[in-house]
Amino acid sequence: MDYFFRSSPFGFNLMWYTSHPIIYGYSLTIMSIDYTALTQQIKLWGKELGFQDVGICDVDLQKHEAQLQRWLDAGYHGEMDWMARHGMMRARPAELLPNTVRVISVRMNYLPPEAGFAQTLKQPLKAYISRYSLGRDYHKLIRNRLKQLGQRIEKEVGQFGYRPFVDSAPILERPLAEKAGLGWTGKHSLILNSDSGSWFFLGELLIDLPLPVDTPQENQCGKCVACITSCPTGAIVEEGIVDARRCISYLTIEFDGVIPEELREKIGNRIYGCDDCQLVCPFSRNGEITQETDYHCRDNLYQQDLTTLFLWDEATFLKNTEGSAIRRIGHIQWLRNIAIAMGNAPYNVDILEVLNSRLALNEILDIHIQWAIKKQHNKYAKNAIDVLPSNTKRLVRIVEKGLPRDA
Ligand code: B12
Ligand code: SF4
Ligand code: SF4
Repeated sequence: MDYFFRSSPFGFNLMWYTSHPIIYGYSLTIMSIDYTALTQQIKLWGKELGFQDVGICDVDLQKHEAQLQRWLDAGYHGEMDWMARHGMMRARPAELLPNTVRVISVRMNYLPPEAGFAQTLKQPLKAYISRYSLGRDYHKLIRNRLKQLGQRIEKEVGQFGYRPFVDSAPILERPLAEKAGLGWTGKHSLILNSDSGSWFFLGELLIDLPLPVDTPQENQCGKCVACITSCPTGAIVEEGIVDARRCISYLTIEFDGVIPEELREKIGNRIYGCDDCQLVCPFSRNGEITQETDYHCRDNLYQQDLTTLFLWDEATFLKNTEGSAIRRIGHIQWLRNIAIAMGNAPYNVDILEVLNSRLALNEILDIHIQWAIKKQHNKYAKNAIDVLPSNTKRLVRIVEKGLPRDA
């Protein structure tokens, strides 16, 4: 007979798989669990808690270990040292939470209404902030909901082992979501499905209950390579593999150093994250608008002039980004990113003035400000008015045609 042991504050638990009793050592409570019925309940509770999908998978990610190692060996993680530090533990959920046998994988839509993708990208004097980060920080929200899901299950089955994870924790979320049937791994490496595209966050509840598992979805990318060819910095180096060091999301959010000069122009007006590989995806047309008002765009960050954001002093930056993921990059990195966008903007006297006003604050910032000032002077000398790169113009056309509601 299959069985496994669990420890609990009540003492010793012995639990049999599917529909067998749990015997609690001291309390001697005996209860029988119908795992199939429990799974259906969990999926309903998950939806009540605001998740659009809930899937279940086992913890075997062995086939991903070699790929993860290859990615790390190639140095694609850049300066995200934690990724190398956690090593293969990221592919072994049971090492993170002993006795874990299943992962409940969830997804939550974040696409805000009136996303205004093309509208912002085509105005180089405005700041483009990726749409997942224009509202409240998702980490806390999703972790709390997962915790509530765990508590709901606990109410039904009694004490059991569980732990919620969202994003920052060392776990391979995408392979787990794929296994749990939430979607397939696109060539941009994100999880997407035919109902919603990829505009959703992932989260997981590691559990020690042997629930029945879901079936993965079939990959529907086919011959499409739109995300690979449209990435402004060529960061998608192979199908499904991103070299983070070239990705605008990494450069603007995770990396606090000097951004390589050859990549600065390609960043355009994207001052925090990037959505391009998702915008060109044919499945993004099916993106559902989020039900969470917390993810709606905040006025003080949405389609703002670069000069307005650059003039925020540190106290204003901290106040205006309270509760937002953006706060974590800090004021200097915020200014560095805006300085690059200003270097990419058309010649503008106000831009030159504010750039100069922020010199001598920080050594790394100065390098970017001086670069931006030089670019501004060059544009003045050449009388360059049309500064939008041809690939951005193409992207804007694709979005206006393919995603009219969100354009
Ligand atoms: C580090 C990280 C980044 C890095 C590196 C991105 C990357 N592609 O690896 C940077 C900073 C660049 C980044 C950017 C973004 N990220 Co990010 N990121 C993460 C994080 C923390 C870890 C990802 C990771 O481990 N990468 C390393 C690689 C090796 O692992 P992996 O891609 O998961 O790869 C496995 C499989 O893809 C598979 N595999 C590998 N190669 C191939 C090839 C094929 C053909 C196939 C089928 C499979 C396959 O095996 C791999 C190894 O086991 C996760 C959260 C988490 N804890 O998982 C969020 C996460 C992936 N990010 C997310 C988001 C939203 C983004 C952005 C869209 C944000 C933005 N708008 O700017 C961009 C998208 C850029 C992109 N195209 O990937 C979401 C994705 C949600 C979704 N729908 O999939 C996550 C899951 C966070 C969350 N909880 O919601 N991110
Ligand atoms: S987020 Fe932007 S830079 Fe990163 S892979 Fe996608 S398109 Fe390329
Ligand atoms: S753009 Fe094309 S290749 Fe890339 S994820 Fe979408 S369907 Fe797949």
